[in-house]
Amino acid sequence: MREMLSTLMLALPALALTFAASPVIGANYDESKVPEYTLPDPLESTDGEVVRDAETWWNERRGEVLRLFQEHVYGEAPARPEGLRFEVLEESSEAFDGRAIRKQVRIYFNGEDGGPYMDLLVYLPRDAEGPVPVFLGLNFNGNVSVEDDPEIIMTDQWRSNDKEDGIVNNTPSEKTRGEGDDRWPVEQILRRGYGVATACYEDIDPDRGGHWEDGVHPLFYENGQKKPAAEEWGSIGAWAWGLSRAMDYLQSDEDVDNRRVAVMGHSRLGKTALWAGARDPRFALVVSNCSGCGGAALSRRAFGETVKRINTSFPHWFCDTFTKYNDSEGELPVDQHMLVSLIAPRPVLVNSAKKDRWADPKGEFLSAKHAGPVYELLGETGIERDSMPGLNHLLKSTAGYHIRPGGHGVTPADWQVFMDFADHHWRR
Ligand code: GTR
Repeated sequence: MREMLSTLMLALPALALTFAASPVIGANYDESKVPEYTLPDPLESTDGEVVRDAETWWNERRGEVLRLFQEHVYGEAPARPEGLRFEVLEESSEAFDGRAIRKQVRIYFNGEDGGPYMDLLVYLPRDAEGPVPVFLGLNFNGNVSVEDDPEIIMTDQWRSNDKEDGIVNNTPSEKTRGEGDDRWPVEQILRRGYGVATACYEDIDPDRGGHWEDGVHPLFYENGQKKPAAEEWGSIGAWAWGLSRAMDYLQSDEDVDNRRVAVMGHSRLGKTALWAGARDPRFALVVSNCSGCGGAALSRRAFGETVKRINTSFPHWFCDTFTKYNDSEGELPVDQHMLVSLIAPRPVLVNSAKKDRWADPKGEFLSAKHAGPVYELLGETGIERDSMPGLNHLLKSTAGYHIRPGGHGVTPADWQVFMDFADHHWRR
């Protein structure tokens, strides 16, 4: 259903552009109308100093870039709460007919049973000889949607409706079970020796505008505060923070190789994965899938979805300060290639789909490419070529890129590419 909606939303602005005299806000699909722009240099500090060595990057510039993203795009997020607590709700070594271990872990964000919590579903290959590398990612419709496994615990937390997938009155049903398994080819992943860990993004913060009383935000309000301040975290900030809390658990799990945890996300959750990877160096590899505006795509190209458009459709995703740039992307002190550069020297793969023009595949490619100088400064590889690669041709540089045919979505074939990339960098 969400897939259909996305496709519809992809089509709508294009139609509107064709038929309306004055175009709907923020949706250009014409390459010749991309404004002229100059990207800020990730290796030039705000005070004009050029970063020439790794030491200056680590000690000065990296922190500055991170703060700029906090201040202008995603908002500031709090540290790990002291009371954070994990409870293993269920564990079995009989998943997938005995080929996998399954764990379901409840993460209490402030330690209190009644407080907001997130359920993490973990599958690990049973025949592994030691701790295994894991792909961690948030899911849209809940853990039950990930796999047709009757043991996955049905949640009673609030969910966005998705009638086609059995979520009605903000409550999932048996129809939801396994509905999104094409996005999560767990068996294939296990077969290649990786584990999977996933939680529903709405356990961290329900995806609905105007509701700042739910999710994790209120845990950190000052007395009388009702919503995050302009420079404080929006929903993407909260979801990325939640990924770090999942990582807190994974670090404590001896069956997980916690030095090889990849964070992966699709679409709004691809934006989230990039921000999580930028903020939290424990993520050893990052995969952004069709993440688009506010993710891997360059804001200054204003192609497909624009800053104004995204801030209008989803005012709760970013910090309020981001709206300052609705009509002036060129004034942003950062662009999204700098988000990718914050992940250096860790491997990052930006994956696009040819027909997903709303997400601007070219802008996603350019972001990965222009993060390259930071990767090179730190002794890793960036993208050498200037033009986009052909379809299905994986660029395995440490800041890597791949584009496939088809539209917005994440497919089992995409996962094979993610694992090829991880195998390459982790020398498996
Ligand atoms: C779209 C939105 C995109 C992308 C997508 C999704 O409607 O415009 O930025 O995030 O939703 O997350 O499915």
